[in-house]
Amino acid sequence: MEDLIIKLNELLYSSTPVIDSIWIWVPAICIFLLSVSIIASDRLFDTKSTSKKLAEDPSSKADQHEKAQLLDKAPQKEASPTKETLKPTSNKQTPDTTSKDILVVQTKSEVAPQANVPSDVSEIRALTGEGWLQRFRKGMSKTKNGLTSKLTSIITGKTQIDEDILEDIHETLYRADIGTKTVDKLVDGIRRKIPSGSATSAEAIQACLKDQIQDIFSQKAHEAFPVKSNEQPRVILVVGVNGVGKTTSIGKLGAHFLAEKQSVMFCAADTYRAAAIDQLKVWAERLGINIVAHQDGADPAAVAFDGVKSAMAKKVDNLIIDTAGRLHNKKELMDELQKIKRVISKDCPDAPHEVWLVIDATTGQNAFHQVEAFTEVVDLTGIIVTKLDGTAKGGVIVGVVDRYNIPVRYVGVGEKAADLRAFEPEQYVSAMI
Ligand SMILES: Nc1nc2c(ncn2[C@@H]2O[C@H](COP(=O)(O)OP(=O)(O)O)[C@@H](O)[C@H]2O)c(=O)[nH]1
Ligand SMILES: [Mg+2]
Repeated sequence: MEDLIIKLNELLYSSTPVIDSIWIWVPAICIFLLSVSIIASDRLFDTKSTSKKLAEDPSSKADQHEKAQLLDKAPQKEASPTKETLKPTSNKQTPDTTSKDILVVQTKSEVAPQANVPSDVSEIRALTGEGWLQRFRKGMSKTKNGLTSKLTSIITGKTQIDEDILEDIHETLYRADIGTKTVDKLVDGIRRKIPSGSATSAEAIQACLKDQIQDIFSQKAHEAFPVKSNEQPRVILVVGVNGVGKTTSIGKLGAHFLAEKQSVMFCAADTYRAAAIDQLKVWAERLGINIVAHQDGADPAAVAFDGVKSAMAKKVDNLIIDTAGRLHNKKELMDELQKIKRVISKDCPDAPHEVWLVIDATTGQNAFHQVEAFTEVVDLTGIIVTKLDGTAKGGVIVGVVDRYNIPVRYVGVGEKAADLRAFEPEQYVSAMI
């Protein structure tokens, strides 16, 4: 017993430092735990208020992806499991539009009307008729200089018209890519109006050509494209071979429709390369336009189908569908277009309301083959001619309209949205010769 008491004494003596240190550590741990719990409760409150805000905000409801990002949750699925309907983070749509998303913007734009208008749209709105004409003339200057300087040099030093002169005129017009048949017709016209042996000048020949070209445009289908449509959505399918400027033109068209206070949705049905989808997404973000897109490699018809469904649900004025132009062979390309057409008419029987072929003015005579190839599978309702600024062969429009009687809807003279404009035959003729 005595031994036990001695051992206990020893143990108590040896653990005294431990007991002492407990008096320092216990309060320290308590203070630490208390501060951790205060920080944690603050964070919890913050998250709750963000969730509440998102749930109450109708604009956020329309954008499940943005909401999912903020809450770090998987997005709520829509009609198609693979579909990705993107809405830019800051909505910059113009007011007076009809879709649900855009109604919310109207409230925002009442506060700061200018702040919500994308710069591409305000640039288009600010461009007056005269401003555009200058831009267009500048774009067409290579064609005009080529034609007028050549015609002048053909006539210089000659007082009477003869077959040699007519032959030179034929070659000059042919080089401007007007197309053989149309050039034959134009030269015959000069022959009739200024008979061989009569006095002539470069101005007289130019005036004669202008009249005839104007005539071609007035005889063919050339009513201006109705900006306002009764269809909702008006589905515009944009086709053309690789690199002609389809995606860029779609972006520009989006800006033009917004400038006219119409709502727009894009559909990225060129799924051949991820870059093509991204290119359209960049335009959509820039303009504050909704876009329906799948992953690259997806079935383009499925994307187009989802695009139409979404555009119908949101009642947008215009749905513009981008398509691929780089398939391995013509048959594959055309089969795909036919499938897209078939599929989109399921839900919207009259769709596509417009099928626009984009042709690149720098490709010259090839443009005629492209019109022929595409008219075999789709009923083209219009043509967009791009890159008129990069060529002296801007005469391609005359040949296309004369041969195929398909209206030219828009012309492009540069890469900016304001470089695209509705085609005006008179402006074109005066900028060309
Ligand atoms: N200079 C000029 N370049 C253009 C015009 N339209 C498109 N481009 C350019 O042409 C290239 C191909 O355009 P893209 O839209 O990708 O062609 P897509 O393959 O048919 O979709 C891009 O570098 C565009 O910026 C235009 O009117 N003028
Ligand atoms: Mg493209």
